[in-house]
Amino acid sequence: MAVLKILKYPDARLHKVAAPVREVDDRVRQLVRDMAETMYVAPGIGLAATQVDVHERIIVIDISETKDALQVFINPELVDSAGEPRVYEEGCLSVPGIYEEVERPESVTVRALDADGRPFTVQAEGLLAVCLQHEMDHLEGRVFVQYLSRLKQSRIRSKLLKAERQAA
Ligand code: QAP
Ligand code: CO
Repeated sequence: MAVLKILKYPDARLHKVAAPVREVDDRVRQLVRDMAETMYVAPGIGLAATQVDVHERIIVIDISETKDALQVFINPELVDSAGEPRVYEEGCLSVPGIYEEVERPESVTVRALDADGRPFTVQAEGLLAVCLQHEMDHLEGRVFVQYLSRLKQSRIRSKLLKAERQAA
């Protein structure tokens, strides 16, 4: 296993659109394991392949308290979204230290392949619904800060660029 490097906003590579996985093989399973380890070490509750500079449609999520309930979504497709828009304070491993409110539909139905390449469908609400929508956005090259005002986006950009300079 390996801990992968996480791209930080504003990195242009975060805006690439990910390509579908053609076959769920050992290479993909190894990548899933590395993504899971990267997420657990961070620690985070969700990670999209885009964030580790792999532009393939793969997401790992673990919203459990005990961090022992990994959920893998390969080639996820939004089948349906429903309910009132809900506001949730989101963060992102690619946007460290920034938490902002984002509005999204309260429930989603997503179809995907699991790590064995088997199709499944989930109907998610609450935190899982937020997380799935946030991570599926990454696969489209969208980062949650893009839902904020231009002023907030520009402040976040400056803050993270400054933090990066100081870390170097
Ligand atoms: C996406 O986010 C998410 O700023 C996953 O300094 C977030 O795992 C979905 C993290 C909220 C739904 C609700 C963020 C860790 C982790 C930070 C994460 C940080 C350290 C974010
Ligand atoms: Co994110």
